[in-house]
Amino acid sequence: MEDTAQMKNRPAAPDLLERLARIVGDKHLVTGGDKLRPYTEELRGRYHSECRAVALPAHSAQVAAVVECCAAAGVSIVPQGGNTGTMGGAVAHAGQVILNLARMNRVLEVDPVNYAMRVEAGCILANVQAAAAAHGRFFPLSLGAQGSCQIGGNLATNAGGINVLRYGNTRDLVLGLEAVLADGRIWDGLNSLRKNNTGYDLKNLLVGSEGTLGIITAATLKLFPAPLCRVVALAGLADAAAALALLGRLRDASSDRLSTFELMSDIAVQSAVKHIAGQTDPLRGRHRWYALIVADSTNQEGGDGGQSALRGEMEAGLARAMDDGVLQDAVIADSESQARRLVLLRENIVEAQQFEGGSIKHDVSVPVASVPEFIRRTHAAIKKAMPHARPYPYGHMGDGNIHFNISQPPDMDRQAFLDQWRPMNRLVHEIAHQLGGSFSAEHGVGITKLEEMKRYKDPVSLALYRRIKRALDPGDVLNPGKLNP
Ligand code: S2G
Ligand code: ZN
Repeated sequence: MEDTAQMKNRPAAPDLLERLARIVGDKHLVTGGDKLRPYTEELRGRYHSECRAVALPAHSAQVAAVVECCAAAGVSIVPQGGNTGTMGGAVAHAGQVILNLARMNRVLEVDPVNYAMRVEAGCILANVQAAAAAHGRFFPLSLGAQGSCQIGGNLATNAGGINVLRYGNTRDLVLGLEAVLADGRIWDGLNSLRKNNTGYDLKNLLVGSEGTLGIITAATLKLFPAPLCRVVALAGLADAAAALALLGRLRDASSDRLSTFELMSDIAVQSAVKHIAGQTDPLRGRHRWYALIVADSTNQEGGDGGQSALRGEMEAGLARAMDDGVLQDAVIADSESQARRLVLLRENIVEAQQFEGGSIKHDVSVPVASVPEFIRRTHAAIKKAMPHARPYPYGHMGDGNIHFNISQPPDMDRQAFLDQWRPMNRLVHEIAHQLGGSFSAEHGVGITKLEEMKRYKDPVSLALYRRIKRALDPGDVLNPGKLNP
């Protein structure tokens, strides 16, 4: 296969675009102008794509035809969903074709008795959630970009979000997949069986492969009973060790019905209060740390869908933690609107970062019990390396995934600060590695973390990845240069 430089300069096969237009239809082949922007602009503005064209197929057979056509022309493909990824996994160069799944957005079937649903890959996550709810079921994947990310992209990156503590990552929520392979064949693994021990788990090979082994075109997803009630609380804490203690106490107190346990630093909460309209300080006083806790239940007891029973358990757990000095303050939402406001605080701290200047991002995970030590070491190391840097940590403490982001020092030029992205990443990733953690918990690798793959992945894993890639995509047609260093 030609290298990227050769491919960039190669003139498009004379009739490639014509053939692609014949496959997807003229109006579903975008070749220039402002119409390209939704596909070539990247969420954080760190990358800018170019491409020969963006093809928007209507169904799997068209995806297969586009892949065959590009492979025959020696042109590689960048599969793309909602383009909400942050690691450059859907970034393309001028010689490539972007294949976007947006048109393939149907909910194909909801099977409440089987607790399963089949959807096309381009289905927006919020629409998947709504379709499940319309049938009295719950699809628990929930994350900030759910209004625009597509389930195919969630699967390709094994997305996490705020309910991993109870329901797992996207990998744990899928029963079957359909995908188009690099040679244009369609692999149909869409069954909804809970048990099927007949060979390698191809589904799990494709989940998290970031479009480098196959283009996911449909999925059979796991559904759960719709929670009848939920209890949302916010706690004020002195440190991350107290948050860790509270997590264990509330898992016990709630009969392990926590779905969410998010940790937020005071700088993040105060930033949301300062910059986000309508965001008030959630507790009476300031605290160094806050925890957003959500428990949910399908238990019918008590006549009010179990609300008072679950609330009683959470209240008792929080009261004991207060008595034992584990937490400094706490509030339990008294209404759904108050509950939504507490949950919204977690989303607002993400948005508020942009008003604090440049932000160097991290997406690391460590064993849950090591979160306090990770936070202690990382804070000290950042302040030593860049005394005026403003650590802005928050994240999914329940599953050990902390976004230890760093906001620009007030007295530092923005670009000079962002130029420190890699050295600061190295510093944070090194600490995560020392604690047995991962440099990418939920956002994937893309192109942003190829260096980390070289540095931290063991040689045997890397050798196996390369062998699997060669076996499934010998022509390097699918998303070349991503995920594998
Ligand atoms: C979160 C969202 C992505 C970001 O809020 O949990 O995964 O901007 C992040 O860090
Ligand atoms: Zn996250």
